[in-house]
Amino acid sequence: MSIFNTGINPLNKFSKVVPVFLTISNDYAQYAAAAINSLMKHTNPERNYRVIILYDRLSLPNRWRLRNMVTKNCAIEFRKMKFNVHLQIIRTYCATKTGTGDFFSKTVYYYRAFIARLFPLYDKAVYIDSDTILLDDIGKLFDIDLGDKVIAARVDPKVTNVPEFKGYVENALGIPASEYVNSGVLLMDLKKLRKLHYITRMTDLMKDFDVSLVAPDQDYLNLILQGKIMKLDDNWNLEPAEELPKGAKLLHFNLFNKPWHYEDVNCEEYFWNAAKGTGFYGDLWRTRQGFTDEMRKKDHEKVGALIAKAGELAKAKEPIIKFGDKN
Ligand SMILES: [Mn+2]
Repeated sequence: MSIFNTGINPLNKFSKVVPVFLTISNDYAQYAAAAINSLMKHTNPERNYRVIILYDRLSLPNRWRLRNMVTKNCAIEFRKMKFNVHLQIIRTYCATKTGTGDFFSKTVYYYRAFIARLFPLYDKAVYIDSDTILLDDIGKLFDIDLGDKVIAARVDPKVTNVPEFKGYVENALGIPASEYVNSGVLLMDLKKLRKLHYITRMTDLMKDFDVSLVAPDQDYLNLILQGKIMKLDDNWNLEPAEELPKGAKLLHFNLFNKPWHYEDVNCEEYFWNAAKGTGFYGDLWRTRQGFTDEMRKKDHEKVGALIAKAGELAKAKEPIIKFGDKN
């Protein structure tokens, strides 16, 4: 029974909300908008969703444009990442352990690790990277039963396919490539993450081991949650390909070949269609037009450097991070 007599119990309604988190700053706003639009287009009209944007340096006009995307069954909420002791450790790590040209030099990548701690209101949630496009209802991902696992994620195809990454994960991290997951799409049991003191564990590892990892936040996620991860159906985190498998649910334009940088990228039509309904369409085209040969060259160099770094670390005789108590 509703206290407002609207026929709908607001509390009951709230309990059914599907919370979806994104972590962004200004440079991600454009394509995060496409991700959010694609999510909204595929929602179940019978359900309610809440997109929660954890941000850092997101301008008022950008927030305003994103907020304008709100629909009848999908709310948009913003939360500014506040400075705290863990963030200080992450900033120091990024400043000293990742080169400025590194893919993972930005602290915003690490914000997903704070979700459980910052949002005690939720027991379960979905996280998606801003370089994703939904092709199906994200509520179906949310509904997956995690059983006794802490998160669900897809085994990382870049690790299984690129020998340098595979060697790195197996030798330097000590994780079988078939167990190592991509952190771009996560179903999370926030209660369990809180119980594990996830963020404290991550920053403890950052402090205690003086090592520069290849994909730090993702590597730590895999290290800390090893054995507690449910393998997600590939369809929930697909690499763009000429032909998508039947039942494709989510595209992830991971690492390189972003459609807002390059032409003729596989599956780019899904991206541009999703970008269309947003206030960022023009900006995205300008971004692509403004992506010069010089920038392309730099992009390729970055990829090469990342693979070379993985190859170097793959020579490790034993894991470079060892921690006894894994619970
Ligand atoms: Mn990504």
